Amino acid sequence: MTRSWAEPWKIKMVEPLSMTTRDQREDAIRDAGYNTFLLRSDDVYIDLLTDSGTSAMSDRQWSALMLGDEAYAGARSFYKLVEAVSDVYGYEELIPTHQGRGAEHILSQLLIGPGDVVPGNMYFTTTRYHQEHAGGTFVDVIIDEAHDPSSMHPFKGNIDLDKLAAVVDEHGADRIAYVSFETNVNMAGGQPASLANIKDVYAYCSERDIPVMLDATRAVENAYFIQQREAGHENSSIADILLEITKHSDGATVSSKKDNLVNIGGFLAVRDPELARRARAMLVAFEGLHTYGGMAGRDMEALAEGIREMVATDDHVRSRVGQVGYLGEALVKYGVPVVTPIGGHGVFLDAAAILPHLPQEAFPAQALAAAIYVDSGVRGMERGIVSAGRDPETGDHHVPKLELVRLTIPRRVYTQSHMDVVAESVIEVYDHAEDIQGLEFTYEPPELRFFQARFQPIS
Ligand code: PLI
Repeated sequence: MTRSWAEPWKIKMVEPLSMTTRDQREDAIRDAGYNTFLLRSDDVYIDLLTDSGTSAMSDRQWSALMLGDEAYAGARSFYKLVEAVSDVYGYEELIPTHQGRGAEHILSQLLIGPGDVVPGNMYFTTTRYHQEHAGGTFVDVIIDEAHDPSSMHPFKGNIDLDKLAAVVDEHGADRIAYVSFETNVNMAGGQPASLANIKDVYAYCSERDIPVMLDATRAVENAYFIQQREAGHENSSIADILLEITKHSDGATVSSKKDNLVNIGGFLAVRDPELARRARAMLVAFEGLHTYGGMAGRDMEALAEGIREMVATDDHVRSRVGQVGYLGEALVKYGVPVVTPIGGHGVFLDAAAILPHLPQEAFPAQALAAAIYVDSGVRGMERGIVSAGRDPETGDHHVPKLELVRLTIPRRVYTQSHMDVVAESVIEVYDHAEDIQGLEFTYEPPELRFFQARFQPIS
C-alpha cells in the first residue's frame, strides 16, 4: 500500500481568500491589460503568480521579528545572519541586500566590464538585466535538453561543458567575467543541476581563473533533487548536500524570498575578502550600511531563522517539492502538456503545445495565464516570449524555445485541496483551449516588460 506524506506543520492562523464571479474576473483581467501582474490580489483566489516573498513564516520566525536589533551600525541581528549564512551556505563574507536583484546589481557592477561575456545556464530576467546593464553579454550554455519541455533528463539545469569551453575559446578566459550558475533553474521549469556537473564546471573554471558565481536562490530544492536522483547522495542530508554545492563556487547571490522562507531580503555572499570589501563600498551607496544593507534588523532575524529552518530537517523540502509534484502529476495524468520532470517550485504549462493555433508572436502563454484566471481566479505567470524581452542591440524579440505558464507554489501556504482546484481549472481550460484568442501589446515598457506590459485580444 502507498503511504501518503503530509506537511510537517499545522495551521495556526488563517487569511481569508476572496471569491469572485466569472463576470468580475472578466472585468478584472480586461482592466489589468491581460497581464496577471497587474491584477489586484483582492481579485485573486489562489495566487500562484510566484513563490517569491509569498512563503508563510513559522511561529519561530514571527517571534524572531521581535528580537530585531535596529541599531544603525553593528546590529546583533546582522551577526546572527552572518553566522547562519556561514553555517548553512559556508560563505564567510556576507553583503545583505533588500532582495536578490540588489545582490545581482552589486555583483554585476563589480565583476563585469563593457564587452565582457557572462555564460550561464539559461537566463533569469533580473539577473540578465543587471549583466547587460553592466555592459556584459549573456550567453546561454545550458544543456539542450533544458529547452525541450518533454525531455525527462533528471538534471536539465546542467551546464554543457562543451558549450562553455566554446565560449571561453572564442572570447578568451580573461573576457569571461564569471560563470553565472543558477541552481534549480527557474526559467527551465525549476530544473536542478547535478553535483557532478557543479563540480566539473568549478574545476574547469578554477583552472582558468574564471569565477563561478551561483544563483543559489533555490539551492535547497536543487539539493533535494540531488538527494533523490544522483547516485551516492541518497543517504546525505539536504544540509550536507547544500554545503557540497556551495563549496564548488566562489560566491552566490540569493533572493531570500524563496528557499529562505521570508517575505523580503537577499544577499551576496563571497569567499574573497577583497571582493567583499569592494561590494561593501557599493552597498553603502546603493542599499544601506554594511551591517544591514537593504534590511531592517527584524528582517535579518527572521531570515537567519528561515535559513536554519529550511535545512533543519529534510521533511520541509520533501513536503514542499512533494506538493508541487502532486499538482504536476494530476495534470500529467490528464494529458495536459507540462514541463517534465515536474520542477521544484512550480508546474510549468507548455503553452505552445496547449495552444498550437497561436503563433509565438500572439503571446500564447500570456493568453493562457489570462484564461486560467478568468476560469477560476487562479493566477499564474507568463514565462515565454514576453518575459524574454528584446535584444538590446537589434531591438528584436528574444524568441525562447520555451513558451510557458508558470503555476508557482508558495511555501507552506496552500493545501492539497487548493491544488485540486487548480488542477481542475487547468484541465477545464485545456479542454476548451481552441477558444483562446491571441494578444497584442497596447503598452510595452522598455525594460523588464513583462511586469507592466498591457495587451488586448487580437481582433
Ligand atoms: O526578486 P528578487 O529580486 O528577490 O530576486 C531575483 C531573482 C534572482 N534569481 C532567481 C532565480 C529568481 O527566481 C529571482 C526572482 N524570482 C522571481 C521574482 C520569481 O517570481 O521567480
